[in-house]
Amino acid sequence: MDHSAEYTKAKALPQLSTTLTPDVFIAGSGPIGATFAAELHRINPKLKILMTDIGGLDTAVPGSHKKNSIDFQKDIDRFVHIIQGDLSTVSVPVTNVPVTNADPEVFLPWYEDIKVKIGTDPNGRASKWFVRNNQNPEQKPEFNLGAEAVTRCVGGMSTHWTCACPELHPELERPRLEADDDKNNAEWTKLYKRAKELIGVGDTQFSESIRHQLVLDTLIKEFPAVGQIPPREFKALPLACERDTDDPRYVTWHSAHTILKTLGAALKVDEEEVVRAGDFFELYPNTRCTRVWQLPNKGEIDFVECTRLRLGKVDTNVQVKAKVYIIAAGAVGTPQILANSFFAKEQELPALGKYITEQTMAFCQIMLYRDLIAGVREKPKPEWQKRVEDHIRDFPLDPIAMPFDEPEPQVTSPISKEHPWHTQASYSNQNSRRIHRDAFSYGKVGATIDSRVVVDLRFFGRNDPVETNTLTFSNIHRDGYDMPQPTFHFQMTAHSRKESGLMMADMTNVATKLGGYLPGSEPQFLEPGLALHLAGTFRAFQPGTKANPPNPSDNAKDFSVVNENSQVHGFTNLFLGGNGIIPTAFAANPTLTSMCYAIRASTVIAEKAK
Ligand code: FAD
Ligand code: G3F
Repeated sequence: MDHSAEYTKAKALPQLSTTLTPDVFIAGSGPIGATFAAELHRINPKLKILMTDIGGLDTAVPGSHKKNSIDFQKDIDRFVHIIQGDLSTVSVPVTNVPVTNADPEVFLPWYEDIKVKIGTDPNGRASKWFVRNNQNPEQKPEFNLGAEAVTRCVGGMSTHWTCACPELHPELERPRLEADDDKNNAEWTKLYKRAKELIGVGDTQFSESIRHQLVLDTLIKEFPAVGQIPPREFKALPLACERDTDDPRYVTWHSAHTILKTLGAALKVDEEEVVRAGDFFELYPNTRCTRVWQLPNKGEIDFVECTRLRLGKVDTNVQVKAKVYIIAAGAVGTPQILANSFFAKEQELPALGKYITEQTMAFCQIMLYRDLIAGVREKPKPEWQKRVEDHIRDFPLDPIAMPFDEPEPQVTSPISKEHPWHTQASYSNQNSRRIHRDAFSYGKVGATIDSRVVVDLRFFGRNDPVETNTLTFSNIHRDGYDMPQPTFHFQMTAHSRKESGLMMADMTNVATKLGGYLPGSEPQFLEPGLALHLAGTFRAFQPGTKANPPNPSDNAKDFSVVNENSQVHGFTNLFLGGNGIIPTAFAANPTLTSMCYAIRASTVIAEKAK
């Protein structure tokens, strides 16, 4: 496609007169943007890196985890409100249910002569009326990922994530980076090791906890070997956090900040909230990466157009001219920036927003059986003995012989051929909107339930990547940040539906080994999108496979957006990062794997940017 017309238009834009010239530009300050920055700096400390984020600086320490605040260390139940407040849903279908009990004399468009129409007016403008309250007239409710959401702030979703960092299963989930099996395995081993170092993953932070051991021991005992079949694996969930050595009651949860700390220079914030490390790293908050501009017909990005949304009285446009451009603005934000740029989509990025995946989530909360709780008092394990005795001495009227601040369980049963889903048994109340609304806040049960006996079970199921599952961006409607409105079209395949049924049956089986359901939190599938593990929106090519899923075409561009080094097909200096890159059906939490892609790409980028 000839892009000269748009290019000339952009060059003429007077607002783009401010020009910044780093070596590398990164859009997005979430854990993946941070990984690129950290790795590039490690490889070549001389590189000048400029990062922008559309969101503000929410935390005094840039990009740190909000759960580290003492309020939530003391009362984890309150954190659910932080998560809900930070997440903005991606696509809300329009509802035309009128408010029938409103005062009959107030303005209700449904009853007026002017008909409310979806589409454009004679001047080609979209009806803003429909887009009020963030609604999307193009979204069909039945094909929506209704709970899919984004977080806009420095640090992205890692300012409130759960920190679960499992590796993807080599055969059941993991994408391919090398055609040769041995090379592929060696590459993933190396990348996972580095990713874990960067974000600080461990699996012993909760191992002392009585609640953790109670759940883990019970599940191990309940799922023994049967004949030739080995016992089912239950183990500690790998987590990106550390238990404080000075005061082991508290945990420091890791985030984008943990990664940025490896830059090795203090992050300083000026009065415009620009964050700097040494003279090599700058991060502009409240700064939208609006679009990338390519040199006409060269397969090369010339500059990015950014807009500082909170500087001065009007938005200030900035031109960033770098050697390499990285877009790591989340699984929705990254393709959104590309959709807002002047690509000839069908020729240049035909797979953008196709083959998307999101995990199906089954959830319940149980209250531990009385004999398990009684066992803590009556037959404590030797390592619990002192804590149990001290607690009984200090709180003789407490019916539960366990310290009030005993850490929650953090247990997983990893995906396997027999159980092809990812599981987490923990306590965080994140998915339990109902526990707050019904059971605890309003219901009589609330006051008598002690959170020490409650365990959340969350099972995550795979969804097959199919071409017809898409994330598209409107040519007409804009979102609240003046970017093209995203729309989902998502339907599970028959195979994935069947697998999710088996997953639900398995969750109820596991639940019954531990306890009875908490009223209001009985087994349920959660609204599609709630896993917040949207992937495949800018999927990577897998060397050595024709395609995944099978595709009759041999052209990598038709079923992937980037190559195995995260480089956009056909472009020399444009790279993408984030969960959108993962091309396979997977059940585990994705962040660690997306970091691996970013780490691998950084070697190639550092070479191009020097
Ligand atoms: P994000 O963290 O989404 O960051 C993208 C950044 O880009 C944002 O800061 C955004 O403001 C910015 N941006 C967007 N558009 C633009 C633009 N146009 N210009 C400039 N900047 C832009 N994952 C796990 O692996 N394990 C877990 O346990 C886990 N728990 C989670 C719990 C919760 C409650 C939530 C919400 C998510 C959880 N996740 C978990 C998902 C995890 O947080 C994401 O996988 C991870 O944050 C993705 O990193 P990212 O950097 O690609 O994207
Ligand atoms: C997910 O994104 C996380 O990966 C889980 F660990 C978490 O429990 C869930 O969100 C909560 O919604």
